[in-house]
Amino acid sequence: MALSRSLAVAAVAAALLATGAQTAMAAPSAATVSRFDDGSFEYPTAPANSFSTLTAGQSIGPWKVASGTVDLIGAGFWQAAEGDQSVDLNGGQAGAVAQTFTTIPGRTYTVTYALAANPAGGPALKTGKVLVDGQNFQDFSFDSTGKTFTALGYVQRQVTFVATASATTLGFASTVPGAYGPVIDDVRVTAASPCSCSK
Ligand SMILES: [Ca+2]
Repeated sequence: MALSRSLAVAAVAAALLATGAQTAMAAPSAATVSRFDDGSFEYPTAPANSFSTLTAGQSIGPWKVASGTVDLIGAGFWQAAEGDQSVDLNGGQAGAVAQTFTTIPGRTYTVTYALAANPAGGPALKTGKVLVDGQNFQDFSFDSTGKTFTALGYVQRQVTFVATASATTLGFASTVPGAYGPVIDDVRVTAASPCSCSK
């Protein structure tokens, strides 16, 4: 039993190596699109008790800064909704982040995310929107009045979309000026089962 199991493991490892070799040889950029990943903004690691300001075109792991500037908040700077890090959608100005991932056309996807706002400066009401392939799917707002770095008061929001292509771009954009924006973290994407038919 132990022997056959280790043989099976070796076979899987060999298969993975072969797959890796094939992937390395295949060049098309479209092949880099994969499943939705790191909705918690944990990679790369931002400076602890501080943050990194990123500008349009730069990456946060699988995310791209789509416009303006955003702050990747490091561990300990303020409360994260999940893990250690989160994103302030305003760096020095309104910014946006987006991630493109594989989808099945016609399939329904549910996006959940944690929303708060940077309470260090005004305006108190931080606003933004969720974008699917560049289209506005949901406006959101969060009042940072009374909130602190140790108690940001995250709330969970949800939005649903039906994929129209084999890849979909999910984005979060600030619509408030200044350096203190909406904060997002713990973004999750789940696909509905192929048939959600009701009886
Ligand atoms: Ca996080």
